[in-house]
Amino acid sequence: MLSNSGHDVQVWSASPDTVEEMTRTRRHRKLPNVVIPSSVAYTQEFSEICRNKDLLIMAVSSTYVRQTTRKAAPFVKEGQIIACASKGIESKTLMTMSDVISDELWRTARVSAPVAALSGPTHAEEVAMDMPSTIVSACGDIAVAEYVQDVCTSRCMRVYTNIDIKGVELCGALKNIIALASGISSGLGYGDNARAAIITRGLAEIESLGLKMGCLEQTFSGLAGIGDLVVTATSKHSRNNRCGYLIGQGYKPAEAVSRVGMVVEGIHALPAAMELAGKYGVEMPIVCAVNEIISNSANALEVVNGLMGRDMKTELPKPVLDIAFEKAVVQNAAIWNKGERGMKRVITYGTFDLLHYGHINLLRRAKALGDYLIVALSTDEFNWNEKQKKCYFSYEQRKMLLESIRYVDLVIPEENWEQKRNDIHEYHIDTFVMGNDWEGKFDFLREEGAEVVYLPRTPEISTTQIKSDLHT
Ligand code: C2G
Repeated sequence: MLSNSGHDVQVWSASPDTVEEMTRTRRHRKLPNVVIPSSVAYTQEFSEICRNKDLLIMAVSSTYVRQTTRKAAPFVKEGQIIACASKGIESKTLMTMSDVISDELWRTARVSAPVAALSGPTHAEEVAMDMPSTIVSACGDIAVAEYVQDVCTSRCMRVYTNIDIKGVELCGALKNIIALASGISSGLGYGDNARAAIITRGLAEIESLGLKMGCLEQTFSGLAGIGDLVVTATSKHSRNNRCGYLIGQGYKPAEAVSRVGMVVEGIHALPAAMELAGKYGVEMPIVCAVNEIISNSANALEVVNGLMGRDMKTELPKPVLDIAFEKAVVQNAAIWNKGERGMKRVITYGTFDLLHYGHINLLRRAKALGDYLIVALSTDEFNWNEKQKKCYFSYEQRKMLLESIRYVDLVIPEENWEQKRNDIHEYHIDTFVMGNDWEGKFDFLREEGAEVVYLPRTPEISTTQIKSDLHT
């Protein structure tokens, strides 16, 4: 593609046979319909491939990026621009490929060079045939992303820039795992509905991890996110999809990979994906399901039934602290001469079904103990499984009611009894409040550094009371 748009292109390969064969035949065995232009030169020498080049493109399989960089490093000039088209995450360091390249260049040769990521819906089989394609050039330094965009743009390739290189590379690596899941689903005989569900929920998993890692939300609805995921999870060209299909048909993962005959990046990305999900505390059920099947030889059908039998969930994201809002409140507090103390945060938990003035009394007094009140609202599942409470209003309805109360600043889900200790730290809580029908039950939270306060209940009112009154 680059030589067709007028660039002098030289290709490096580790294999002398490949260099000889490509020079002689001008064909690649995996791209049978393509004749490589005679202007494209092949070499095995790193000195040749790196010297006097305006742009170096790394495009080896993810597991070879570090060693290839190590060998090339002595010949890479300081500041030479590199674009990385390899997709994956290094399992032992959790580094993305651009980080691996920068890390290895520095370790081996004390060279620092700007690295952009090239990632998007670009199956080689179609790009090599000059079929219209699009890709993202991502780099924290937008000038580098734009330089790579300029070099790679042609009448068949539209390049979009992005500064969120971490998000682009995370998508590029993890979408291969979702593509494996899509293939497994088809191999089991499931249809388009299942594939659409896997693509949609798979992207949601990647996005929730990415947001926890500080990536930009719009990256996931971009070409490197949904774009590449759709093409990888549905295309016949996709090795991950094909490998998944064979596994769904009953082949062992190793057999499936050898039948595909090329690197299946999704399998290499699994360990890092599982470790990242654990490190950032993000639920990734589809990634875990693929890991069960691939790494623990679990039965695909049973794993799918497990996925379908999970607790009911909402599509709405879990609310996060609005730091900007908090800063504004603290500044106001300082202006109101409340002294330089930081914002005091209060948390309380409850079902708050059939919201009544007893609840409001509790919330008003809780808010008065600080500047910012968080309510952990019991989910429908938690109420039913742990409190045997069947709520009249659903979680979303109860959440909407609570969010309309001026004492309440943030509503988060209460999903289990154990989360209180973690919530104290995740939301930087100063004071834990409950009605005194819980007197003494949560004193252990003082060990987490929070003040524990039990406030007198409003005696004559309760949800139970309302229900029984309404029945008479
Ligand atoms: N409350 C009150 N006065 C009432 C009724 C309730 O002060 N007349 C208080 C309760 O003490 C509790 C809060 O309002 O602090 C929410 O009450 P529920 O929705 O009944 O909460 P509960 O089911 O007790 O759940 O992990 C803790 C649990 O989630 C608390």
